[in-house]
Amino acid sequence: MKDQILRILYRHQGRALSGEEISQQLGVSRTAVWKHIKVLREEGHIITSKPKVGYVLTSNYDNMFPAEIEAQMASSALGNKVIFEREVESTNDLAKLEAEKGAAHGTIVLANKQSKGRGRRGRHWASNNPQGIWFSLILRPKISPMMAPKLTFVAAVAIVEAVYKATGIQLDIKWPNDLYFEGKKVAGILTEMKAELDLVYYIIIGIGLNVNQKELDFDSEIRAIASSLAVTANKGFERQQILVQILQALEKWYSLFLEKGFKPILDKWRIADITIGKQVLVREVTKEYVGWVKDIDEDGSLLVENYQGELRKVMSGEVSIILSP
Ligand code: BTX
Repeated sequence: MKDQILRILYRHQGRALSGEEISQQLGVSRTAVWKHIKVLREEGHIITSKPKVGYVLTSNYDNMFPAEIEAQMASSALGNKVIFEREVESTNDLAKLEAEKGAAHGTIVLANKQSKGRGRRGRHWASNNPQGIWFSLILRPKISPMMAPKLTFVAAVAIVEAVYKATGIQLDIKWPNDLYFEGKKVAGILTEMKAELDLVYYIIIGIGLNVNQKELDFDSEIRAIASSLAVTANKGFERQQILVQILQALEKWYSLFLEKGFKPILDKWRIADITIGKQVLVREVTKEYVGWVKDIDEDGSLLVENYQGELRKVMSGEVSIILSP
């Protein structure tokens, strides 16, 4: 009920709606409407009320409605069950807990804010705001654990396709897990897994996409390197609509991966890739070296030629682009 009221106010954003109109639309008493509005205010939504005029929603962020997402994904294997929290430490951490408790394949854990959003290797992912899309997808695929890193590629091509469809913005992919626009990071993917040698229990694909942040919303440490869809397009977007597009694209590319293998994913990846041909600094566990990216191998690893002309296969190291050739 609370979410329905929020939805109605959201659709009338900027215009007042009387308690009477809301109560008639929902078939509940005006007192019930008032009680729900009180809770929404406690949750941080800015809803003003003027006597004889009604309620006006003036929050400057849009909302996620799990029931609507589930309804739109009802016939899909992925995204038809949504666990939604207004605030969590990390959706990947909550997704792990839910997976341990038996959450079904395809469940997503979605939050408006993360207080301890994580990137790779323990790095921080700035997401303590409701302006981005922060979610984790739980998968229980019957694949070998060796194949799991390829799911990061599946997610990357799905995000590129979905963002283009929803906004017209063409993102670039930097190997292996980042999405950029004009040299600034707009999204990241964090894939984690619980497995034995030859058995995957579950895989969590965590996706963070900056949507409605303005430049000054980014902390000074990342302002020069981070961007959002809103900064790129100079207008805001409805996050839920983009999320549904991402889930639909994940459904498509994940099915294709299971049916036809990695090749179609890699073909799509190459179109958006900005890593091939670049000079890079590769940081592996025991060594660091500079080289040129020659190609991405059939298994998704990076083929880097060093100064001695030797071709090295980079499976999991850190790669920073140094300059364009
Ligand atoms: P990464 O390790 O490739 O990127 C982390 C780096 O990106 C940081 O060190 C910082 O320089 C920069 N950075 C931090 N926050 C942002 C931001 N909001 N936008 C742009 N650049 C940023 C990338 O890791 C993987 C991120 C996955 C995040 C999702 S959100 C949902 C899920 N839950 C969770 O805790 N993580 C994932």
